[in-house]
Amino acid sequence: MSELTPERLHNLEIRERQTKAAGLPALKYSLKHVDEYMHYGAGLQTLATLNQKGGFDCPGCAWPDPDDSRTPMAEYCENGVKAIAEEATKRRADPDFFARHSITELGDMTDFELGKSGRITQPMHLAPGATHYQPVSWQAAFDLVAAELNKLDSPDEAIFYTSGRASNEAAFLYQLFVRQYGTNNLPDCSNMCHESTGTALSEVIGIGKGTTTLQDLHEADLIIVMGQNPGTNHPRQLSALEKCKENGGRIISVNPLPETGLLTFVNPQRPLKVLSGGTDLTDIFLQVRINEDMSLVRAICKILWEEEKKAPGTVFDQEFIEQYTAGYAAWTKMLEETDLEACIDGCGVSRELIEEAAGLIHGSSKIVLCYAMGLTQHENSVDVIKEMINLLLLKGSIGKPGAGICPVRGHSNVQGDRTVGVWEKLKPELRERLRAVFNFEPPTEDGYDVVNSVKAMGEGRAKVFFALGGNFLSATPDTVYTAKGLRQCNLTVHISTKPNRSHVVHGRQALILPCLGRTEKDLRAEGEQFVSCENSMGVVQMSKGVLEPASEHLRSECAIIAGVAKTTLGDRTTVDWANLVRNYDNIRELIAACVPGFERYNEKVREPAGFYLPNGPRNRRFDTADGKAHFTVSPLSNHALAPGEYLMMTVRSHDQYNTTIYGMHDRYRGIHHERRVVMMNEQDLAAAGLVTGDKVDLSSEYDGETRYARLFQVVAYPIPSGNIATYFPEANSLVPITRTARGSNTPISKSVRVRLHKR
Ligand SMILES: Nc1nc2c(c(=O)[nH]1)N[C@H]1C(S)=C(S)[C@@H](COP(=O)(O)OP(=O)(O)OC[C@H]3O[C@@H](n4cnc5c(=O)[nH]c(N)nc54)[C@H](O)[C@@H]3O)O[C@H]1N2
Ligand SMILES: Nc1nc2c(c(=O)[nH]1)N[C@H]1C(S)=C(S)[C@@H](COP(=O)(O)OP(=O)(O)OC[C@H]3O[C@@H](n4cnc5c(=O)[nH]c(N)nc54)[C@H](O)[C@@H]3O)O[C@H]1N2
Ligand SMILES: [Mo]
Repeated sequence: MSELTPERLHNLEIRERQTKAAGLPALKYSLKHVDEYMHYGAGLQTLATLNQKGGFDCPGCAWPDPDDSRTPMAEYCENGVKAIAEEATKRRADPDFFARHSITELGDMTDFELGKSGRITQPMHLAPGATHYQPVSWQAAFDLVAAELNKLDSPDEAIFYTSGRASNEAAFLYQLFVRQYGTNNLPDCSNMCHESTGTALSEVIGIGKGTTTLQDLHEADLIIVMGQNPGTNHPRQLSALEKCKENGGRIISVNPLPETGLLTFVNPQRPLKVLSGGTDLTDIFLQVRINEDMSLVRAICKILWEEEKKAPGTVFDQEFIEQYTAGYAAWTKMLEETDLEACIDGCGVSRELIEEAAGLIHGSSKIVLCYAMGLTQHENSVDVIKEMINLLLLKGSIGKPGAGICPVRGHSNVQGDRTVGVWEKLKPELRERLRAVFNFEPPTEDGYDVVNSVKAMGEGRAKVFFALGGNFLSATPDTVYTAKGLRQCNLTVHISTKPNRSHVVHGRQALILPCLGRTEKDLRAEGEQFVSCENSMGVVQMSKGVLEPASEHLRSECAIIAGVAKTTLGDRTTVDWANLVRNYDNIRELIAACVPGFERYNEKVREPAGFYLPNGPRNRRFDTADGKAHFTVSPLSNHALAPGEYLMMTVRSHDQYNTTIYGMHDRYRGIHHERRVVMMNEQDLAAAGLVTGDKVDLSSEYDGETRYARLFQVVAYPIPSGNIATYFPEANSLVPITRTARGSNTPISKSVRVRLHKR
């Protein structure tokens, strides 16, 4: 067990929570990071081209860049800088490093230590029974992958995972290879992230993506930010929220935690604001209980409905409802029968605040709803998101300027990977195009998503695991079970930039194939190449690295995929893989031929600000069966907790990128030097006879099986009673693989029933 999550404590220190995000401290911390980890000079050079037209796309998050003017120094944010410093680090995990540390020793390192070992410089191979990874040539690595893949009884015994940093070009090549090889087993990080969004929005508005542009946020009367911590995870979003406020808009935030950036933001781009202390962003903070957003929104809708009945047409946008929606009658019938008191009790927010929020919504006609993982990782997430759409539909707040739904994506190209075909479900239109353009028969059966991949490995049905980026072991739920599955594989392969735990918990043999990062120059036969990415708002832009590669042996993701494909498929392929990666224009031509919206891709992607993909709901075209947007009726959440049980969410600290730990501080929340903590309501602590700093183990019990995460420290924190928060990935071993969101199969990382045991 220790090799999964080394359980040792540091010196937990609790400081005052910060009330303001960004500003000078953020600048100071990010420069400190650059100084510590990057080569002198490289730091400034990279920052200057970050998110500039013609520069590279920040690997930090999927928040869009302004279409028009960009700030002269860079659209800059603290955590974007950390993401870059992490990639452009001067440290190297070279063959010497792997010779010095056995697998057991690497397993004893924390995620923080593993990540800080630096960039991987050469392909590395772990032979059967070996204690150390050893360097291997690229061709020998490809040969091994090909041999293992080609000896499986069925292509469905192989799994091909994608993390959302892969470019459109790499992702398209990858899915093409996998489908020519013969399977749809293409799980991706989206399965754990915004899958619930894709499922819900496709069903009710006919597209699995958001409908807003950045301009809509600037123009909104009201922005509701739910289940999202932008101060840490999408810091540049705060500039958009600030613009909305300056234009007279208002902001409601809905969160079990009073997250720092949402309260006050000091824009580092604007020195005068820094001096004056910043902008108060949130007008109304609704401290909802975990997974009770549905009862909160239901209460608001009930209040609005009562007003609407008194004076029809004064609250709801009846014209929009009449012309563009279906399901209104059933929905209002449900509201008639709704018990307002029960909803108010359920969500844990006071009636006064709920009425105040309802009043603000009543008075606004242009509403934007932003959300992220706080809504998507629960058993009823698909319903919760549909409920949010109900709220927008009643106000006609979709498909007009200043309004719409804004699911804020995580990885910088997670949305694009899906657009170009990385999905365990092959859409009929794409199957048709692949067949026509490449003259082969793509597999018809749905493949495994993440959860089904873990189960397939656990049950011995899958034998080769291949990953294009990411850290599957640490990102997935049920860490111990996932580890068992990976260990049962014949071969585990990772295209990676840096060492992580998935390299250490391996199959009978393992390979690490080191790739170029977003920041690095990519020189191919026909010159320096660029790639492209789609941001959270459906804009596709080019990204071109500026730094010299971390090692001469690195290859681009596209080149590695082409090498694996050519070697594995041999004569069976209808694709000239080598030619495609001479010049990525060749790949983009093929994307243009297969994916709607990419016509004239090579031309449009060279426009400085990129191009928007088609989005029906933006023009009130809803691609559902009846062409309407749908009101839906869903049951409220129901977490009947037994005495001694808490509902746990797993969240990100200010010092991490998913499973990559930048540092041991959660500065905004005032939690320092330690990540194995449980944030807990003060009264709950007292009732449990605990004080801050006490050590506990956690357990979760589902369907008769108990899972553990050991050695945590409790910390008093302003969180609703009955709720606790821990950090991802330390608490992932508690998330049961057997419980997922209905409809999207997303793990329930934000609502796990747990118990605490004092040590
Ligand atoms: N610096 C940095 N940037 C990142 C990432 C990173 O790790 N580091 N990760 C990237 C990725 S892949 C993603 S998906 C995004 C994640 O971005 P977020 O979704 O902001 O990330 P989380 O830390 O999971 O935060 C979830 C938020 O939802 C709240 N929450 C939890 N449960 C509920 C609930 O039931 N209801 C409501 N209303 N709120 C709830 C939590 O208190 C927290 O504020 O960020 C991306 N950007
Ligand atoms: N309990 C819990 N679990 C969660 C979540 C949660 O909130 N709670 N969040 C979920 C979410 S939203 C997501 S998106 C997933 C994230 O799951 P993943 O995407 O699988 O995880 P990451 O930590 O982002 O992956 C980091 C690794 O990617 C590699 N890498 C970095 N840059 C590159 C690159 O340019 N190319 C390649 N090939 N590799 C690169 C590095 O080796 C690094 O170690 O985790 C999910 N898991
Ligand atoms: Mo994510």
